[in-house]
Amino acid sequence: MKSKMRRFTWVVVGAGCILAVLLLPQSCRSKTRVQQRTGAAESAVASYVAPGDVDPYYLFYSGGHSGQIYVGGVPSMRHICTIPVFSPYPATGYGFDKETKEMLGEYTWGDAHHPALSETKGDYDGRWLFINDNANNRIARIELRDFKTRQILGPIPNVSGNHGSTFVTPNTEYILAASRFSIPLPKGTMAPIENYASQYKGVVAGISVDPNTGQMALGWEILMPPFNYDLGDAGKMASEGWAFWTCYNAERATGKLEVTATQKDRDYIVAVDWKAAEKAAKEGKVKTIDGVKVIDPKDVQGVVYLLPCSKSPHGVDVSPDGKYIIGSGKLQSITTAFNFEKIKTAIAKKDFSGQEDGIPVLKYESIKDAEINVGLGPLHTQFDDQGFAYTSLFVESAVAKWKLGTWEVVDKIPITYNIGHLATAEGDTVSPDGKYLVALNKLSHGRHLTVGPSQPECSQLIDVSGEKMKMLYEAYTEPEPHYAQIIKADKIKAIEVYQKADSKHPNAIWDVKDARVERKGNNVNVYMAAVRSSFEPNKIEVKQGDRVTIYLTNIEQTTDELHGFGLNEHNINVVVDPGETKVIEFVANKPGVFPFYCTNFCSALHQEMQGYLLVGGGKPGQSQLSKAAGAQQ
Ligand code: K7E
Ligand code: CUA
Repeated sequence: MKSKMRRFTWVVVGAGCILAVLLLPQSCRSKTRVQQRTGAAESAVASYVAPGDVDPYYLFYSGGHSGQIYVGGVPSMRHICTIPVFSPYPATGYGFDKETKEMLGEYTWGDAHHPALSETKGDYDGRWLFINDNANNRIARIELRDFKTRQILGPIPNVSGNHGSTFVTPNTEYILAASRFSIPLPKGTMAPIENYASQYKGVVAGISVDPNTGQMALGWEILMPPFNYDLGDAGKMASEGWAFWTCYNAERATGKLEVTATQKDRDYIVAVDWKAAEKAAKEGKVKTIDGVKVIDPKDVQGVVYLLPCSKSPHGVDVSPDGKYIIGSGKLQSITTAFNFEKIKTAIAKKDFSGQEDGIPVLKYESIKDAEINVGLGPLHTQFDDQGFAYTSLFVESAVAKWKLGTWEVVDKIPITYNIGHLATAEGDTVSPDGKYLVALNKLSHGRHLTVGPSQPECSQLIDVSGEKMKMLYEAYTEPEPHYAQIIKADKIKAIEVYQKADSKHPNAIWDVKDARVERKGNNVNVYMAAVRSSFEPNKIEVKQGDRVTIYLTNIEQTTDELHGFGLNEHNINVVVDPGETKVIEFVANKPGVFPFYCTNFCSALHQEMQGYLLVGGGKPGQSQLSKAAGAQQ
């Protein structure tokens, strides 16, 4: 979204923001800085978490094209850890051991946009965290028991550009997925771009989740017109059983979309009765496309509808009571509150204005409750516990606070530059906490110590407990947060060590006496223990070409006693937590003696924690640099 929005900044802002700047920002921005300074002490106290104390909330930021998730505390905004998801991360050994390497498969990056905490009865339950990969059409599940990525599902068949994901239904029955970029289906089909409007297809989907294990599997998909499906949210309370996605390019255009896809006044919000979709899939009213049950709305009525909304919408957000569906056109200064009751009535009365590929289109006037004058470039909306909504204004660089039901804008706060998403405490649940709002900003424009051209991303912590929003704190992170969710800290019960009694790894060893090297043909299996401050065995002798498998168990049961295993000149670094077993596989194709050592500081004698891999049978003097030097002579 960022690059798109950046372009949007310079193009639309060329017109829109000049206006905005004329209207207020100049004075407003300088005023903000002054206000920040005068209220500094108060704000500092409000975000202060004393050394040794912990924050009452976790903040899970998506890491965008870094492929990771960043974890922070609120209100301190301290970065606590990084959870590697779609990209290798040597700090935790992620992507180097057998299990995580296999999970990453052929991709070493992802574009992670929307973290979604699992829910029970519409409330975060602290069990899992899901996140989408917009680039490679995958969804990952992180266990909050140990903050580790445990499953990556995908690439999901037929889904192309999985951006409108991973919003969850109120009991985590389904995770939403959708195609941002329509393509010919099934994947692998070629069709000329000139035939886009007829041969390309969009998909919206529900990925099923096992309620006990969190294991994700393909659920149902719905064949959609070739629009661009952007963002989603699940219905809750009054609208439970429904799912919503925005889409742009109702024009079915190709080429320069900023021109070709903004011709019509309205795009759509897709409304899916997912219980009906589930039923249709169960009853076999589907086509199988690339192994997935796909519902074609031309054949099955009553599953999907289109709600016209302002053109080029981005976010769609369901109010905590589920009664209102909030959607905004990025090019406008209003956001629309659709009334779910009215949507149901219109569907019952077949109050349609037409159809698109067999999908009934409802009438805007029949289903909207209000157009709220929030300000320029509304993107996303979050909620608090007092019946207020907060909409991010990208063009205006502000957050508007407005009241659900009376539709009155009651406050506005300027944000540094170009806010994208925003997150309130427990803001996507049926019972938000209010208190804090984090603005996730697209540009930081030198508000920080200079770090060269690639500047950090900025987020701002805002106090939303009072009538007026108050700016408290500013924090920076690596590229690039899109969305974030904030959960009460006490909902997450993370373990501190893997208990030996729970270890089910068939090749774990728990006593240094069991450490050994076994050869079977060309396969060498090493059963290794790591414990302060040595590896057992600390010598592995193999022949060039042998396939080596190391089962490395950290037999410590003490909190925070991690060990690492780095092997010189082999691109291998694995980290084992206390009580954890990891499998390291490689072919010993280089002859010579290679030290391995503990990479994770563990004790006073951490430096002594080392050993040797001895690879016999090859020719010495084959190093790359000497070869290159030889070539030059
Ligand atoms: Cu607005 Cu991908 Cu949700 Cu970027 S997205 S901001
Ligand atoms: Cu073990 Cu450092």
